[in-house]
Formats: sequence, structure tokens, C-alpha cells
Amino acid sequence: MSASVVLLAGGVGGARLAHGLQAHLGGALTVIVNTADDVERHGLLVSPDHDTVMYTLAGIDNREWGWGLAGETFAAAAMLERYGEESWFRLGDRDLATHIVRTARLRRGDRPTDIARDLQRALGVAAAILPMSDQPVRTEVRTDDGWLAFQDYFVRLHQEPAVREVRFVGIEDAQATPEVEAALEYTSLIVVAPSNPFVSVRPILAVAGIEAGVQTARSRGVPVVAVSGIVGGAALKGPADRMLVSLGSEASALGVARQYTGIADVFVLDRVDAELEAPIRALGMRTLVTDTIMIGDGGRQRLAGEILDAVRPRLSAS
Ligand code: FO1
Repeated sequence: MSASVVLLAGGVGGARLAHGLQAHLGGALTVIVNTADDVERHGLLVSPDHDTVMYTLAGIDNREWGWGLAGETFAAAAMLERYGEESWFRLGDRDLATHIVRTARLRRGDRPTDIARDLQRALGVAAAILPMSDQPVRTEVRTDDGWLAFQDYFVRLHQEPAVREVRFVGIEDAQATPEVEAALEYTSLIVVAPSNPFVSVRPILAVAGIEAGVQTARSRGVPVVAVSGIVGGAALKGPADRMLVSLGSEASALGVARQYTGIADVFVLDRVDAELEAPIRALGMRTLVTDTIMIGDGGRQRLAGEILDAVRPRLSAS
């Protein structure tokens, strides 16, 4: 298939679907990743969603945890702990190399997009993984005890506090990179990964130029397919189900679909939620009911293939 496909993705769910799509598309896949989860640790910049997608597309990801590297060791982390450094955000020895290279090049003034591309090429990644912008954006969540930086909420506090509000610090100065704009301009299909709508997908769409780029693509007939990360009322991974409730929606595929009203043309939901097809269609979306749980590489390729087949007639036309 010569058509190009753009995937908007956050962490774990996004990485798995990206892997399935890359098996079909290779270099014709471009992943626009959320960078608002980025965090500085021990003086190094860590970009979790980018790195999770990169390691997964390189086939060296830690399948057990859903982040970091397979076969990872933590000798450096143990030494940092001996020096009294915080250790709740665990950085493995090989993962540290990524952050060392990234931080050194940022200090030399290189663009995050260029750094990301070179890291991906070194790992043999076929698809292109584009940071949503080259300017820093940081998600913060408001809990009953006040505002928290994202990783403090997600990792240090184990996603335990109820999230009342989400904000993206720095978003007013962030803009789509030329690479992101070009990807949206020339794509034949846009897929929204089964990532958290609030803290993975929304930050990407909030970057100046990205939602407009998506809508411009739609106006020329490019379909937008969103995949539910909520199955049977529960998130496959992470806090999306609880956030849907605490942020005033509902923990269901319909609650997710509502976040994409006016953006998604097709909504992919799991068989167990088939009774939600009618209310989701009432939002103005076509529906694809299938097994949305990706078990292993085969499951990732299957779901990706079903999405591509669902829009193929339009792909070849555009
Ligand atoms: N998640 C955890 O639950 N515990 C960790 O110690 C942790 C470390 C970590 C290091 C590098 C990295 O790229 C991701 C890491 N994550 C960890 C996952 C990360 O918090 C999430 O993947 C994203 O921020 C949310 O998608």
C-alpha cells in the first residue's frame, strides 16, 4: 500500500497499535506522539511516550511492563539510590543511554524532532515517530491535594488521586513542527490510538496547528479512525476509566467516543460493548465492532489490518 497513515499515540496502547500498523506499512507509517508526559530526572530529559513507541517499534520493548527495555538492569539506579537520589521513577541502565544522548544533544541546541529521528534510525525503526512539537509541554493534573506534575501522579502516587482537571503547561507556546504539518498534509488516513483521551490524545490535538491539520485532512476526505481504549467499562492499562468518571464523562466506549465528537469519522469498539454502537453512531461516527484487545504481535497486526481494511476503498481513492 503506497498510502501513508498517521497515528496519534500516547504510551502503551498507542505503542502496540503502532507496532501492528508498522507491520503493514513500514515507513509509510508516521506516529505523532504526546510529549507532555516528558519529565526531567537526574538532570536528564525522559520522553516516556516517545521512548515507549520507539522501543516497541524497534522490537526491544519490555513486554511485561509496557515501558522501558527488555532485559533491563538497574545498576545505575541502585547507585543513585545509595547517593540518596529519588528512585520512584525507575531508569534502567540501557534506557539511560537514550536520555544521556537526548539531553546532550538538546544542550547543543538540536531540535527534539531531529534527535528523535536519529535515535530511531540507530535502533532500526522503520516508521517515523514525530514529537508533537519541539517546544516543551507538561501535563499537570489537579487533585483534591492540588496540582501534580504528571509523573508524580502517574508513577509516584500510582494514579491513586482522583483527577478533577487537566492542564498542559506551555501549550500556548507550542506549535506543530514542519514534519508534523507535512505528515498531516499528505496522509491518506489518521488513526487515534487507544490511548488516554485526556492526557495522551488531547495534548497532541491542543498543539497549535495539529487539530486544524486533522480537520483540513478530513475536509479533503481523509478518514479519522479512533480506537476505544475502554473495554467493558475498564481501561486496558492506566487511569483512563477513572479519569473519564472524575472528569465528568463515563467509563465506557461511549464516554471515549464523546471525546472525539467532531474529530472521528469511525469509532472502533470492542465486541463486549456492541450495545453502545447505536449511541456512538448517534454522535455522527461510523462504527467498527471487533476484538480490540491486542494479544501479542498477531493481535496487534490483526487489529491494525482490520482498521486499514475498514477504510481501504477510500485509501486507494485518495
Ligand atoms: N512507569 C511506572 O509505573 N514506574 C516507573 O518507574 C516508570 C519509569 C519509566 C521510565 C522511563 C519511561 O520511558 C517510562 C517509565 N514509566 C514508568 C512509564 C511512564 O510513566 C508512562 O509510560 C507514561 O508516562 C504514560 O504513558
